Amino acid sequence: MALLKHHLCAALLLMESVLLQAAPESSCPAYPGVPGTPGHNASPGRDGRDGFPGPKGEKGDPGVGAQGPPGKIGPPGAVGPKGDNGNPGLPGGTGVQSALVTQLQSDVKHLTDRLNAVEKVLGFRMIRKVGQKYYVTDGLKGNFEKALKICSDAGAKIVLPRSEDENKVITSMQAALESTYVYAGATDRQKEGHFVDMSGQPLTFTNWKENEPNDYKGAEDCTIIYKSGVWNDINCDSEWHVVCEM
Ligand code: MFU
Ligand code: CA
Ligand code: CA
Repeated sequence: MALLKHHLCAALLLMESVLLQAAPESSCPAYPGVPGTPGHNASPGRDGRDGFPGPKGEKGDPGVGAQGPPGKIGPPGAVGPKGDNGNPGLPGGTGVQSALVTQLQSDVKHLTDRLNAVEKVLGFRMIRKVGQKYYVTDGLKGNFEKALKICSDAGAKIVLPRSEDENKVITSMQAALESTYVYAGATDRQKEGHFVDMSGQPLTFTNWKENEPNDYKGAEDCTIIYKSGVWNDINCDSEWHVVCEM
């Protein structure tokens, strides 16, 4: 049907052009033609051009790489100080085990003695270490006899500085105690004017104040240390601070 309609249209167009060529000056009245029917849809066009690039995507998660190998060893450190001497060696040959036991027993006794000494020191209110000694006090006062008892009860001795350093430690304790005088373990009770320590040995260090000892009123056989560090002989019944050494 569509094909027939097509051929009819083509024939009418042909006839019209033949008539127009044959009588171009024709006086025939012209009539407007009937509008034609709409044509068919054309076939689809070609594909369009590519679009613009889309927006940038989100950042990805961090990657997980394997740990690298360890670095190179560093340069050697400086040489340290020389160590203490070792304990005496064990005898060679037989009896090594019993010698080892003997050595260990000795070491344990040494450590036990030190621990006991340190625990004894820790019982005091004030402690100063000077060289191998501890100077200790509870801040108590007493006459010389009481001073001796306080220290012996503590397993210690009444203090007697044997050097300028030790003497200075006494003055630092006196400052902390707000003490004027501290008893020292030196007397001339055995022989007037001849001061000795509590073992009867002559003093190897003294720090007498100028014009001391003077045995004032013939009744001064004990020794005290003033807060400035100088020494004075004094009667043994007056009460002063007690410091012990161990
Ligand atoms: C000095 C000291 C005495 C006492 C007296 C008060 O004598 O030597 O030990 O302290 O003063 C004058
Ligand atoms: Ca005296
Ligand atoms: Ca005196």
